[in-house]
Amino acid sequence: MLASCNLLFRESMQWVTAVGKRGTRVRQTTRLGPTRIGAVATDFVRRNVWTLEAAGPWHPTLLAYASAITVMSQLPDADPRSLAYQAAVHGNVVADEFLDQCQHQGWYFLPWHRMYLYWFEDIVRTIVAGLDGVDDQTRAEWALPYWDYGGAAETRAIPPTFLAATLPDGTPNPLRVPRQLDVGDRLDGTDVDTGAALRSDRFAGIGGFGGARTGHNHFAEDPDARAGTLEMTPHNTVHSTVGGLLGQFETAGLDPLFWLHHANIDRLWEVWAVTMGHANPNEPAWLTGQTFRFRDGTGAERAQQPADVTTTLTQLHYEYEDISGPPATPGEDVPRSRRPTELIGATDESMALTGESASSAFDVAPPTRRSPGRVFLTVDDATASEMSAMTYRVYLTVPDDDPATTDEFLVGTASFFGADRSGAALRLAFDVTDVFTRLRADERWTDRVSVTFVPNWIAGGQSTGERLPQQPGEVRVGRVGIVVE
Ligand SMILES: [Cu+2]
Repeated sequence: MLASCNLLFRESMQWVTAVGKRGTRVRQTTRLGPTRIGAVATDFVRRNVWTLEAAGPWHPTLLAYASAITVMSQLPDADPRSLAYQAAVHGNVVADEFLDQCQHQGWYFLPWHRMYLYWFEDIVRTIVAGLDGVDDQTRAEWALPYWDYGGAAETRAIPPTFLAATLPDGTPNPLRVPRQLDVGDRLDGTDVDTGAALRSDRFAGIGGFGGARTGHNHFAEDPDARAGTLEMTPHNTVHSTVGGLLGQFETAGLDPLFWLHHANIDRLWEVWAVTMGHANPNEPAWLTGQTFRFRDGTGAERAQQPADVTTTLTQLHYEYEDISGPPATPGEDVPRSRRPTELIGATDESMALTGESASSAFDVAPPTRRSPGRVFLTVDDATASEMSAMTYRVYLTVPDDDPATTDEFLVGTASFFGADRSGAALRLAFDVTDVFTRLRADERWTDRVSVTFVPNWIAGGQSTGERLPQQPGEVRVGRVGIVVE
């Protein structure tokens, strides 16, 4: 099977002259052997796609990416370098040690996706190096761009290169695939709000940046499975609202934009850890407890553990164009609280979300602890009969508040990405300590609270106005509750 793509790779790939990111020739390096990590021993810079777009249509990096995607789309599905195979690594009907392995709703979400991207990038770079008509610099320096949707409102649109109907030569553009978000549309601002994630001061556990402590957890096998704050927003929310192929586990990797979305998630992890000085887990269970397997650009097997990808990015020979973020906050080596959480109230019936506003009120007991720590709104065991390409603003207040949907009571945005998988049980947690504290200070926190879900609009450009997503799906939320620690 691999022989079929040998034609793509030039013999001259035995040696690659690497050009450093500052434009100086740094060294000649041998092509990666089976045990080397990375194609060449220099730093690759993952650029903001908007920097590339600003340089004019079809930046060489994006044109090379499109050509590589065409090559990958034409390889047989069983070839590890095919786009179909790479997408099946994330989600597939048949699981083996390479396929259907994506880690969600737990603390392996970030390291697993870092590895997944890394080996995908290695495959693309290897293919780009063998393409005709690619300039030497692009060949030597190709790195996956990232889609930073956190800048001005325009950055929340699909980058133009991924919307263009054709390539410069007039052939169909492989970067344009079916999506709910189309020309003139933008993600809602709350879909890309990184505030809650970057405010998380610990990695693991409820309300943590990186997700709950779990074992190997594809989605919900682990009883403690729960998404971390970065996985919730902007990761899940962008998957849902972009919709189309990106809206489901099994097809997400087929959208070439998937890889740029995940590069941005990976970058935000670097912002949180390096720029803001937060600590990744130091627990052996996380560092070395699980080994994940991938295929590299030669089709060879690779195995990595979180410890291999989390010391610094330098060891992986890539860096991001920009990892500036909010001012640094002191890192915390141990979770702030290891106290078991206490559920003080919850809905006793499931709740349906079908594209309209929905509300539910339920009783809460006073916390038994004299000084409750943080307070969370939990959304548990959500399932869906079909893909839900809609996100909801979530509000927490007391039942007599009218309207209950002012920004004062907004606690976050919920996406139900993955809830349509069989056996799904999507679990989210929103830190509502601020709202809780405010209501208590006003002596309005009583024995009953109200939670309201309001559909998010797709923000349109001048031409299209605003509209609701077309595919709300039928989501059933098993339980909504209030948890204190
Ligand atoms: Cu994803």
